[in-house]
Amino acid sequence: KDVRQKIEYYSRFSPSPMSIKQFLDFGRENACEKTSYMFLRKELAVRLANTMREVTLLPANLQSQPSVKLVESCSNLILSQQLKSSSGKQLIIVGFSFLEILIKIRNRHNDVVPTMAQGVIEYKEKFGFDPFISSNVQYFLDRFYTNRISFRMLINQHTLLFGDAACLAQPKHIGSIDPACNVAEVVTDAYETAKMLCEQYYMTAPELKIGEFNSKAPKKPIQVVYVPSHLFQMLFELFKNSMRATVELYENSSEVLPPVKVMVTLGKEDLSVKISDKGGGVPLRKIDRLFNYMYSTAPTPRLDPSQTAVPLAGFGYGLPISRLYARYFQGDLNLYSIEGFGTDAVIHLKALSSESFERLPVFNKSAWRHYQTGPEADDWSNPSSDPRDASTYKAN
Ligand code: W6P
Repeated sequence: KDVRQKIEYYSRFSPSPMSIKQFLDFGRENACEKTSYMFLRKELAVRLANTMREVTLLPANLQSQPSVKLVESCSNLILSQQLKSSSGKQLIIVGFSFLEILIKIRNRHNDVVPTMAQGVIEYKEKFGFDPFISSNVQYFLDRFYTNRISFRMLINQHTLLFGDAACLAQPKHIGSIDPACNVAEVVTDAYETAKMLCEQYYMTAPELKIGEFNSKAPKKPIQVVYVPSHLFQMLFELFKNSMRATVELYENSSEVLPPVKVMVTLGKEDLSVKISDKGGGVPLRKIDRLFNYMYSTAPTPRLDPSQTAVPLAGFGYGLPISRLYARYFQGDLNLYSIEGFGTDAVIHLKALSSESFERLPVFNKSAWRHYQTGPEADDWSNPSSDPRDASTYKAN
C-alpha cells in the first residue's frame, strides 16, 4: 500500500544523530520554528521507518501477537498522518497543526512500553522461553526503545521550544536540556522519590550518603549539559533496586540499615555516578538477567485491593531501559555486584556535550542479519555436556 511504500522510501535514509551541543545551539541561537519543522518532518519519518522495517523481521509468532500488531498499525497511522499533514502549503497553519500532531503522536505512544511487554508475556505463555527468540527480542527491543527515546527527545525539543508553554516551566532550560545540570541535585531528587516509595512499602528506607570528586575543578559542584529527566530516570531506577535489596536483606534484623552511598565524579572525558549498596549482591550468573526483557517480564502482579503500595522494583523494564538512556548519549550503565556483600551500579556519561551524540539504530544489512541468525553456537566448553570418565585415561 501507500504507507508500505513510504516506509520503504524513508527507511533507505539513515537517521541523523544530533549531539546535545547541537540541540543546545539550535535551541539557543537561531531557534527557528520553520527550520525545526523541516528537519523533524523528514527525520521523524526516517527514524520511524527504520524501526518499522525491523518490526517485520521479528519472529512471526511474536509479530502476530495482537499487542505488537497494535503498535505497528499505530505507527502506520502516524506515518501517513504526518505525511498528509506536511503536504499543506501555508507554513504557519501547517507549523501550528504540526505541533499539535506531534503532541498527539507522543501521547498516543505513551503506553508503548507496557504494550510491548504484554506482547512478550503472551508469547512466553504460548511458546515458553527460547534463547534464540530471547536474543532476537533483546536486540529488537533495545533498538525499538532507543528509537522511541530519540523520537520523544526530538518531539519534546520542538514542542518545548515552540509550543504555548515555551520558556514558562524552566527558564534556564533549552527544551528538555539543562545547560548547567547539577548532578548531585538530581541524585538527591531521585533518592527522595525512591525513599518515599520505599517507606510506603517497607515502612523504612536506607539513608543517602553523597560525595563528589571534581578532578577538573577541585571542590566545585559537578555540572553537566544533559537532560535531567533522563538522569533522574536512571538514578530513580537504581535507587529503587538498591533500597529493595538493602531493606530485604535486613528485614529480620534489628541492625540499622547500611546507607546507600553515591559518588559523583568528573574526569576529562567521563562524568560518572556510582551508587553503592550493601544489600547482599547478586551472583554473577544472574546479572545478565536483570537486563533481559524476556526473562524479566512477568505478568503485573494482581495487587490485593486492600494493599495500595506497589512493589518497589523488580517488575518491568526499568533496568534495561535505564541502560538505553545512558547509551543514548554515548554513556553506559553497568552493575558490579559482589555476591554476599552488595552492589555497585555505575552510570557513565560524556562530560562534554560536543561528544554526546545520539546513538541510533540503523536498519541495514548487518541489522537484518541479526534476525536471521540466533546467538552463535557456543565456542567454549560446556561444563556438563561431556561427563568425563577418568578411568578412560588410566595409564595402564
Ligand atoms: C542489588 C540488585 C541491584 C540492581 C540494580 C542496582 C542495584 C542493585 N542492588 O542487590
